[in-house]
Amino acid sequence: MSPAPSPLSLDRRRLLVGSSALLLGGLGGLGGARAAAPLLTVGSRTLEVKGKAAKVFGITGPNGQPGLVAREGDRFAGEVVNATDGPLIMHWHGQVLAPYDQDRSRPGGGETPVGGRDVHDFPLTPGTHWMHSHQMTEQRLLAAPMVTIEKDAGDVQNVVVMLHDFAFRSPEEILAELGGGGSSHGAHGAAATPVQDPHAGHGAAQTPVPAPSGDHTGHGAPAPQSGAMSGMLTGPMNGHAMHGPGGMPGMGPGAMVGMMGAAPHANDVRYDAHLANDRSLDDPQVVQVDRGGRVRLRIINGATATAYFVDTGQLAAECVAVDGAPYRPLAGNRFPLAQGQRLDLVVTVPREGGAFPILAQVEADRALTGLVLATAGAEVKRLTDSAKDAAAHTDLSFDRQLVAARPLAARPVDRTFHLMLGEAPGYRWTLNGAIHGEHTPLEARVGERIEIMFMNPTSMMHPMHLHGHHFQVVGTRGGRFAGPMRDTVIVPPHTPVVIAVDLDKRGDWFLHCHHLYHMATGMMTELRVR
Ligand SMILES: [Cu+2]
Repeated sequence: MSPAPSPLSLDRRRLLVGSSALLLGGLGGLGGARAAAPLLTVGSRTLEVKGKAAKVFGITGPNGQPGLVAREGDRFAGEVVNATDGPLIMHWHGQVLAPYDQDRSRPGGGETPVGGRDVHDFPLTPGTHWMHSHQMTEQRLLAAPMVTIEKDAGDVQNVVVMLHDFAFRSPEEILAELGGGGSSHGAHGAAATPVQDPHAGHGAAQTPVPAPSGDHTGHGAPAPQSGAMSGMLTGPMNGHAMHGPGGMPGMGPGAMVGMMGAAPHANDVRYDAHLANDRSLDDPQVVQVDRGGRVRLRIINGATATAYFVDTGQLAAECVAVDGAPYRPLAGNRFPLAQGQRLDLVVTVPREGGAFPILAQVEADRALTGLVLATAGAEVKRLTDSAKDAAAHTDLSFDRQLVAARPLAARPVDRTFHLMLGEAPGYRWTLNGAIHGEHTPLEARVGERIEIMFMNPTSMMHPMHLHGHHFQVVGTRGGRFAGPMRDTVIVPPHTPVVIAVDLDKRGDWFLHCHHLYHMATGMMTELRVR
């Protein structure tokens, strides 16, 4: 293998010399009278995985590259064309500046019909973000980077890495294997249907909303808490603590089993390959880098049912952002990355050069994927796609070390929600005991600071994602802390996690597990901000 320019990496020279032309051609097309090329075309393509052809989706910009790489200050302006053979629901994951009606993955957002064109125009949110369908097609790689390079990113070579879990089987077959999709509760889990049902869930009963607590100050000084929430963070994680005063909604039989302490498990879907930029580790992408150069890896976990540990091997890394939000640099060489999350790592290539694999290992498993950073002329050795030992389960220990560069301001909490993650027989995943469609939305008002406490008596980790917002992770077992700003948080088994959100936008925002098959079979609700 010899180093070749990467389709997804944007090297420094191209960025400095060619970016204005690329961005003018790619992003400026909306206002003019002449017909501009689509901003993005969602279509299909054929990929070779382990020597076998696979028909997958692709999202392509006018420059022929997957997704979008822009610079801070650019707008997402132009048409997105649905050139697939089915209706499309796109989600701009992490684009907190997108107007409410320019993301179809909202309750009632509808679908872009086959051949349809959606017009968009909004300022891009700086940082490493991504785009994907909010449908089962996400399993077939209907996902791409949506990266906006920050003004202060400095003199680095940006290398975008998109991770995927890949199966030759269809998502419908996978769902059937899992035992989902056939419940009496209708279409929500049905594989062929869009994951979201625009008509679902309206007119449901009001959620009882706990009274405003107002007795603590958000991130600034994690204060001792009183009451149920505090007890759950600091007390022993057994059934008694989980019950809390007043009991918790949604405690189904599955939840009780979880609380008895069933061993954590992961990877309920069996995959044929794990991909980094469309390639498995037996034929990895080799990205040419400079001796002594600084590389910013912008890693996106676009997998549907797999969390990874990213391992930079010989290269010491500094984590500078997660989910597109900047961090005080944190040194390390192994970092957890759940579905939907992003990780920005800066590494420095040694002056003597060489080849440096950047690996992603499946949590609780030996499977590996990744790519290789190599200087000119370096020998790239064959890599094995299986590690010697199984990885650990992902947890929040990494988040607990992150210090946000721009945390939420200290202020009282106006409203607190408890959200019980649950599992019901027949591969149905629930929130507060209900599948999506039978859910009771969380209701809050614009301008409020809310906190949501996730409680997870199930034996699986759930990466919980809130649309349209960045939140701050402010508590888990062991107490409160001023954690990272994120849009997707790991909620480990048998572990409470508290997030704080400032509600600055009206709308009905999906809140769901980013494990595609959990979401498809029910693990989704909405936060109504009025
Ligand atoms: Cu889940």
